[in-house]
Amino acid sequence: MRIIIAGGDGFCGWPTAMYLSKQGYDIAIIDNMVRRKIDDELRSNSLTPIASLEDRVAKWKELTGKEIRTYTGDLQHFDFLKLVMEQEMPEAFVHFAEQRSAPYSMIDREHAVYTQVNNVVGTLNVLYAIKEIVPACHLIKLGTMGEYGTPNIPIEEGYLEIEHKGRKDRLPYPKQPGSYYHLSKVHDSHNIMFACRMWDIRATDLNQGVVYGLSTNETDMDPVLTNRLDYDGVFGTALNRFIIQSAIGHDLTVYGKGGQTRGFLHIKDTVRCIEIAAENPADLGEFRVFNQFTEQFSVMDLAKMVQKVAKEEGLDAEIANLENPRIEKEEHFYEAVNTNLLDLGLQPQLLTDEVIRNILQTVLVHKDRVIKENVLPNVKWK
Ligand code: NAD
Ligand code: USQ
Repeated sequence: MRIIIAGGDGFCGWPTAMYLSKQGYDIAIIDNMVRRKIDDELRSNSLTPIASLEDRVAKWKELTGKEIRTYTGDLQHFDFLKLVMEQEMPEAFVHFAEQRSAPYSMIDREHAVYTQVNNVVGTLNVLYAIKEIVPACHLIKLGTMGEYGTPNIPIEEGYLEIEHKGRKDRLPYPKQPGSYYHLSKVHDSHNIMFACRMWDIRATDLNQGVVYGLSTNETDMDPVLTNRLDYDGVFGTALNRFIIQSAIGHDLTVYGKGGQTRGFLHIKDTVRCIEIAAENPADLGEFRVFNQFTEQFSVMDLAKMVQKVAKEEGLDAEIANLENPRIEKEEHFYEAVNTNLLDLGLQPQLLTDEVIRNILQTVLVHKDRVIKENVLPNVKWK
């Protein structure tokens, strides 16, 4: 199967490209390298040193004999995208290529506008490119669990059976996202659903939870294949941040009361979920939604788990309840359904002390690269 991976230089995209290439899929990457430029803008870095995309794919070819073709360009530029689509004629298009940080989208007006234009226009262009060039191509789009927010009823997979004034319907689940970034994903979902209805496009929206870890069997094959690992207050995410904080003797930065509960999954499960979606395409005209996470935790649960493992490794990690820079519920009901991917064969890598210890050991190797001033959050919602 020919698959394009847009955003294939990023944290989820690079391990996915290698994993699918190893499984025998024919892979091409599109990326405009903006994530590397944002590191410069924020005066930040990946905790792990990362090779250029050129060096990554050359090393991959050297080690496996498999070629991953690369196209450097922006999904917002339709002429570029069209040329790549005509050249590759993909059967599946995996779309990771968006600005994915909630805090980045909340820095100021410019960053909110950039996030929404980049994400919404990029996805619209992908939809038009599929319609015009490869109408049977399966769009596998990364959405986010944060599209739903934290409602006081269970979260279903994309749709809700509703009975209203004696009538019934299956309607899109109500969305209450918590940042301009998360909102951009809601706008994408609406646009994709519309394109499926209008043009018979087939699409799977993967509402992914927070991803932790950084290593897969493929990234571990050689230092040149190492994945990026974000730790700063803008791009770092909850569990990975806590592990890195414990490694450098920083207090674990739980925001507010820490009762914020989210769905989480290991990066190894991200790559497998993409394969499962590709192997089981949506029907023509179907807008299918999978909730892509394996377990739910509150941020305080995670901080306590990290604190325990760190202590066993001789590291003292205090939990600090920082004033919450975000506007969000800190104690709430949370119960989300995630059976679609499990039913299709996902066997989750669950979070254990051993998994945390493994990530911590990798982090300790690179801990001197941490720019300490970047650890505390500095973007406020209001
Ligand atoms: P990332 O920032 O590491 O990777 C995204 C990649 O897309 C980067 O390499 C970037 O250069 C590229 N990109 C961005 N805009 C582009 C454009 N217009 N044209 C071409 N390339 C572009 O992010 P990630 O953590 O790998 O996330 C990938 C996707 O998964 C995102 O859509 C994100 O919203 C979603 N997601 C991520 C997580 C997580 O915890 N990391 C959780 C849920 C969903
Ligand atoms: N949090 C802390 N301390 C920290 C960092 C975060 O308490 O140091 C809290 C946040 O306040 C929030 C929760 O942890 O309540 C999750 O925050 P996060 O930064 O780990 O994740 P989020 O901003 O939601 O975004 C990340 C990815 C995004 C993806 C999303 C999945 O950056 O691309 O869409 O996770 S989800 O959360 O399911 O929407």
